[in-house]
Amino acid sequence: MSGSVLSLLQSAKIAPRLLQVAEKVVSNERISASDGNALYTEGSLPFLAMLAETVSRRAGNNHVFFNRNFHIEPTNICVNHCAFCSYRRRKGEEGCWEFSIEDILAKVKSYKDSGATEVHIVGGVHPDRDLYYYIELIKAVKAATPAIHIKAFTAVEIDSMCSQAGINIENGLQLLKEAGLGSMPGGGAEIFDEQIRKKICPDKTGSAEWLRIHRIAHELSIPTNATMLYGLLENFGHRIDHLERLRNLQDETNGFNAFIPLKFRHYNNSFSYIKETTTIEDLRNYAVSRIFLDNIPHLKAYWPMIGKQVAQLSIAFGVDDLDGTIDDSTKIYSMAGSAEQNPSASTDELIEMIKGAGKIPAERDTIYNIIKIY
Ligand code: V47
Ligand code: SF4
Repeated sequence: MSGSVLSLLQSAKIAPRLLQVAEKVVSNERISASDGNALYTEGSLPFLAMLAETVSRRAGNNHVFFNRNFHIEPTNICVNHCAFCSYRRRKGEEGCWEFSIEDILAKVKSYKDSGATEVHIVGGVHPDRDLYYYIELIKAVKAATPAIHIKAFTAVEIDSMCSQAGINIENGLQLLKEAGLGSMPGGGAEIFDEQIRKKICPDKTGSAEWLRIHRIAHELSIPTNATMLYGLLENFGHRIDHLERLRNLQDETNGFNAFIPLKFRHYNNSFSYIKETTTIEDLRNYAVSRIFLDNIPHLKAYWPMIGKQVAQLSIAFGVDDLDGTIDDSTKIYSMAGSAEQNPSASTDELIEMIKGAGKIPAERDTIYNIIKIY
């Protein structure tokens, strides 16, 4: 680090341990788990912002991305019992839904001429919809709107639909790809630590299996995202462990496009007694993620979960992607108490948010090809 920057940090009374981490970041050296822990426990907000901005500037052209997308949630009927979930219902319970392929096609067709480039399809783990059902669904969506990229199914859904059909993950993913699946979202990762996972989502696909499914997807050239649900029972060590497992897999496969931290929202679920994280904690978490994950190209602030104002602020903490227009098509976060009860953003609004944060808005497709710079 140059002497003048170092003396600036010293005069800001940055602790020597953090100066060591800053030296590594500035010289583009990978930080260790212990460095990551030091950032989480001791890094001040402006210090973390500065380091995260250094990493972002190095990685990109000062662009912040967004896309035009909508979600389809085929069902909220789910066999699992994640304690943080406000969304799942039992079959027949009030508030449950299960759309038919025809219902879904009607929705998808309504977006045909809307300019949307992506449909994001995720839902509950339905007890009797197997791989072959979902292959039919993907084929039908592809036939109706061939130009729209299909990003669909968490590793948890893939795990269940393949085992219901008695087919292994490799063959199942290959068939989905042939049907038109373009990429996979990052949900279901939650927190990889096995002890915490047992408490928050006891019957969900385990961490090793989640990672194995993403590895197989990458080997089949299906790009994926990764998430981390934070603000529940985990400590900073658990978060770093989560990030490190992702960083290790990415070293091997290079198949993750984006990392998306998901702030726990506590309305109407079994963990309602847990206070939600503060905005400061959310911003610190974005910055540490950006600094630690030196090999995952993009860091996404999913605004329907975090809110538009914090999403804009997060751009100063390493975020380079705001996800999309959404068009009020997802219920996962509104049912968990997000401030965005009917999430929808116009492209003008997203562009204004990005420009207001001093960055260049770049409209992208799902796999981060630039469609237009604004
Ligand atoms: O896996 C559920 C989370 C995820 C709550 O890949 C909750 O582009 C907070 O993964 N509080 C599904 N989080 C959503 C998801 C996602 C979202 C946006 C973009 C992408 C992408 C992926 O939602 C679940 C779970 O971790 N979740 N309930 C809750 N109460
Ligand atoms: Fe089911 Fe997903 Fe909710 Fe867990 S988070 S209960 S897998 S819908």
